[in-house]
Amino acid sequence: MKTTLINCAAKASKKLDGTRVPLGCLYLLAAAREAGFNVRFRDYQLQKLKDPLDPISFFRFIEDDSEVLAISCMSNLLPLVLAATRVYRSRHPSRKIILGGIGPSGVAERLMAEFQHIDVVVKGEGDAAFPELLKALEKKRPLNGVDGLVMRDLNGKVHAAKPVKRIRDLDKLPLPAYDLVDMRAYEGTGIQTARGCTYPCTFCDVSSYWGFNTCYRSLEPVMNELELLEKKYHFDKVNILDDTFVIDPQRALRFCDAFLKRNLKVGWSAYCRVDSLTDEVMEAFAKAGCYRLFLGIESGSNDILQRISKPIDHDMLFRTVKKAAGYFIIRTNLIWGFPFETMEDLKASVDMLLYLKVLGCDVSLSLLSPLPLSRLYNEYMHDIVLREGFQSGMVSSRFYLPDGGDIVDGKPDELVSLIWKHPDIFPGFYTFKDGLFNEKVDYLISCGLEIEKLAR
Ligand code: B12
Ligand code: SF4
Repeated sequence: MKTTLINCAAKASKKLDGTRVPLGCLYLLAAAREAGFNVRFRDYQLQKLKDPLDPISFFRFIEDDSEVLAISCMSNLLPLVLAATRVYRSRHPSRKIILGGIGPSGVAERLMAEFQHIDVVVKGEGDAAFPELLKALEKKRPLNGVDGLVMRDLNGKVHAAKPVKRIRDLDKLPLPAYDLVDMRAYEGTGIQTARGCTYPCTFCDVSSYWGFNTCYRSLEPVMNELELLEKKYHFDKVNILDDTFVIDPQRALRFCDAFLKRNLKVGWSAYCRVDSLTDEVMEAFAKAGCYRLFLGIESGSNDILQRISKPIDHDMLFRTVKKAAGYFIIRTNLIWGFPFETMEDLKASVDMLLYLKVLGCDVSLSLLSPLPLSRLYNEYMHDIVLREGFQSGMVSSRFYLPDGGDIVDGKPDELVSLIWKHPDIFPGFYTFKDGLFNEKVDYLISCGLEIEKLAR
C-alpha cells in the first residue's frame, strides 16, 4: 500500500523562523517503519515558493501515486490543507486522506462533519495510532477499532473511536527517523525529553492535547540523541521542545550533570515557566550549555494571570528574569486581547514589556488566539470575531504573505472565505470580542508600538 506522509509547515514571511526538522513526522515515520511500512515523506517548508499559502501550490506538492495520503499540520495551515485536499480528492476519489497533529485534532469532529473529503483525523499522539491505522487500511479492517481516530460510519455519521492511550514509556519509542530525511536541509532542530504538560493555563491547548500528563524519557537515550545531533548531524544548537522543561527541578539538574559528563558541546534552549527557575537550576543550565530560554510571562497584570490560571508573583518574576537575563538570551511573549482584560490590565502589560526590554529580553506582544482545545475558547466560543487587519497572534503570522500583504485584508480568496465560514473550525484566526478593542489599539499605538506587530 503506497503511503505518503506530508509535513505541512510553511515559512510564509521573511521575518519568521527558519526551517526546522519536523520531529513529529520523524517519530511517525520511525513507528511506521518499525511496523513494516515504507512510508514516503515530503516536507512543504523546504519548498522555495513565492506563495506557499496558495492551495494550488500545496495541491501540486501532495500529488503522487500513493493510495494513502497523511498530512500533519498545526491550526495555522489547516485552511490550506483543507482547500488543497479538496482538489486532491476531486482528482483521486478512491484514495484515502488522513489528517493528524494539533491543528486537525483540536477540531476533529467538527471538521469531519463539514469537510466530507477527509476520511480520517487522528487525534493526539500518533506513534501507535498511525501504524495501527495503516494496518487496518491495508487489511481493509474497520477503523473504529483503532484508538484515537475520528471517522465516518457507513451512513456518513461522524464517529470517534476511544481516545488514544498516552505512551507512558517513551524509551520504547524508536528514535525519530533522522536517517530518512536530508538533515542538512534544515536550519534548526529540536529534541523531546518529555511529552505533555500538566499546568492548567486556560489560553493554551497543549495540556488538553496531551491529556494533562507529562511522560519523561530517561536521560541516557536523551544524551545519545543529543550526541547524534551534535556529532553526526553537526548541529551546534538544539531546541528542547518539551512544553515546560523544568516540571521536576531535580530532573533538570540531573540533565545538566549528564550533559556535562558526556562532554557535549551543543548549545541548547528550552521553554520554561518563570516560577520553576530556581537560582540553582539557572546556574546549572548556564554551566551545561544552555544559551536561550523561552519564558512564558503572558501578562503584566496580576488579575489576568490569576484568571488564566497562571498566577506568578511579580516580585519573584522580576527577580528571576533579571537573573536569567544575565545568563541567557531571554525570549518571551506577552498576550493582549483576553475577553476580560481592562485598560489597566493592558497598561500593566505595556509597563512589563518596557521593563523586559530594559533587561535586554527579546519580548513581543501578540493578540490572543482562541485555540480550539483551550479552556478560554470553550468558555467564550460564541464571543469571537474576525477583525480585518487583526488576526490573532498565535496562528496568524503564517498568513502574512511574503510581500507583506495580509490575506484577510487583501482580496478575498478561498482560504479567507473558509475561515469566515467556519469560525468553529478555525477559531485561532479570530479574536475575542472586546468593547474596548479600539481604545486599546489607540493606546498601544500612542505607546509607539507598531500596529503590524501588535496584530500578530
Ligand atoms: C517546536 C515547535 C515549533 C517549531 C517547529 C515545529 C516543527 N518542527 O515542525 C517552530 C518554532 C518553527 C514553530 C512554529 C509555529 N508554531 Co509551534 N510548536 C512547537 C512545539 C514547542 C513542539 C512541536 C513538536 O515538535 N512536538 C514534538 C512532536 C513529537 O509532537 P507533534 O509534532 O505534535 O507530533 C505528534 C502528534 O501531534 C501526532 N501527529 C502530528 N502530526 C501527525 C500527522 C498524522 C497523519 C498523524 C497520524 C499523527 C500526527 O503524532 C506525533 C508523534 O506523537 C509545540 C508545542 C507542543 N507541545 O506541541 C508548539 C506548537 C505546536 N506551535 C504552535 C504554533 C501556534 C506555532 C506557529 C503557528 C506560531 C506562529 N504564530 O508563528 C508556528 C507555525 C509553524 C509553521 N511552520 O507553520 C502551537 C499550535 C497550536 C495549534 N492549535 O495549532 C503549539 C502547540 C504551541 C502552543 N503552546 O500553543 N513551532
Ligand atoms: S502555557 Fe506552558 S505551562 Fe501553561 S499549559 Fe501551556 S505549555 Fe503548559
